Amino acid sequence: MLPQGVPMFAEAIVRGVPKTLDAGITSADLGKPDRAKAMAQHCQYVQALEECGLEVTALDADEKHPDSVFIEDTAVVTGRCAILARPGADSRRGEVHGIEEALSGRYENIERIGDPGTLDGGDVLQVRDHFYIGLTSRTNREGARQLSEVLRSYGYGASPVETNEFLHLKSGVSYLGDEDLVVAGELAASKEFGRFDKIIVDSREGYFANCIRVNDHVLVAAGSESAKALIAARGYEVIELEMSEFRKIDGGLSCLSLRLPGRDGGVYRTAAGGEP
Ligand code: CIR
Repeated sequence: MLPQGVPMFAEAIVRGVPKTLDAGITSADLGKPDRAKAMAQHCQYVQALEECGLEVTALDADEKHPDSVFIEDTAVVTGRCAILARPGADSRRGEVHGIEEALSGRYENIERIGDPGTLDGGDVLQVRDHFYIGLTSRTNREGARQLSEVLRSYGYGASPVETNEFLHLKSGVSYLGDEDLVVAGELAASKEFGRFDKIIVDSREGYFANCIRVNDHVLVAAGSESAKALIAARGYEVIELEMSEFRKIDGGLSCLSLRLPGRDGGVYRTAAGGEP
């Protein structure tokens, strides 16, 4: 029996790959992404989400924002409310406008992070009804404070996690279900995650700690046999996806989609439906 404890997802929102992709922010020294290859990889990603049972909505590419394919950073979506992020990188702040419209048709309650707070969705890890918020170069203390306050007002828990090593919190940690957490680097020793059954990814392969549990499967980036084997050994059905072009601009698997639980009567309402 597969480990439980994560919400079942019913739908996902992705955003097209812009022609400007090669101007995305990066710290990697892997060359420029090839848009045609990136589009093929994005297509396979969408197909994998569909295989996992999700209805996928694809928003048009946002040419003004080279990093906009990384839609996860623009919002935090829960079973009770959505929170529009305020990305920490100036060049990404405008990405949020396009997402607001997509979420407003789905959510009764849309909240937002305000100046001087900054917050990227990639810094927010949900474990059942608790949210870990990474303090990074993109998410500041004020952004984390605002998000915590909003989440608490909807009955969730929230706590900050310091990280210096990763771009985003979820670059180095993923929650799979039960107490299973995939971690790398400094996050393997973080006291915040002390109670979990950790799957520790070799620090030289830290990129592969970013994976996503989607219903009966775990989607992982292709390229680490050891990370894949460790996850499969816990009983998960693994789907490998080529991420080479997104990796060139620091993008991981999780950031290519917003994954949403099932809606209660058409919209997400304050009273949680379907959350464990
Ligand atoms: C950035 O630096 O913002 C993008 N090039 C990559 C964002 C990846 N997002 C994520 O890990 N959540």
